[in-house]
Amino acid sequence: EPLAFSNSYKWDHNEITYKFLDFTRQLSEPSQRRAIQNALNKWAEVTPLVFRESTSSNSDILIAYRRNDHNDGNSFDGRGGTLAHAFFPGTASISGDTHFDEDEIWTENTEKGTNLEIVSAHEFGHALGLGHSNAMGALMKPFYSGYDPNYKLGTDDIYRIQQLY
Ligand code: TQI
Ligand code: CA
Ligand code: ZN
Ligand code: ZN
Repeated sequence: EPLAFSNSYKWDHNEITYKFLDFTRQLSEPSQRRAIQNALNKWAEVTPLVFRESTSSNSDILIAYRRNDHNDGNSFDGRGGTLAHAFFPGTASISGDTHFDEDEIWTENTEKGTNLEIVSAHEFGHALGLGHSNAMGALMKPFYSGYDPNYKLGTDDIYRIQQLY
């Protein structure tokens, strides 16, 4: 299943389950849960979607930290470059799965490193079926503009996710 360009896939159910396969040792587990939940909430607030943490390996979104080649055809690249990636919705077992590059410096509440919550919110846009957007203020724009404590979905993100769900 390709990582990019398929913008016509969506989940056929509104209760989306997610499971943490592992955690990075760089941040506390509660911080990571909070970052992921906050990021998912951005999308839940504007759609009928409900996100539920699950321990089943059949969960829609499996969340993992990986480095370099990790056998999904999309290698990470050490510190810098690619920060994370997510697979579009679908029926393949990897669909929706969201991976973070363990070689990045993952942070919360600071300009330093890479903000886990903002990158997660962007990746979950992909995991829900959105491609990139060049619209002003879009979270799904194809570049990371750094830490913004007040980041939010752009009107284009909201319009496009509401077209899907
Ligand atoms: N990761 C790319 C991204 O999420 C991986 C990617 C490229 C991708 N094209 C894709 C994933 C299409 C799914 C579908 O865009 S990244 C940004 C942004 C990255 C980039 O690490 O380069 C953000 C991660 F948009 F700012 F460039 C998070 Cl916010
Ligand atoms: Ca990297
Ligand atoms: Zn991966
Ligand atoms: Zn992206």
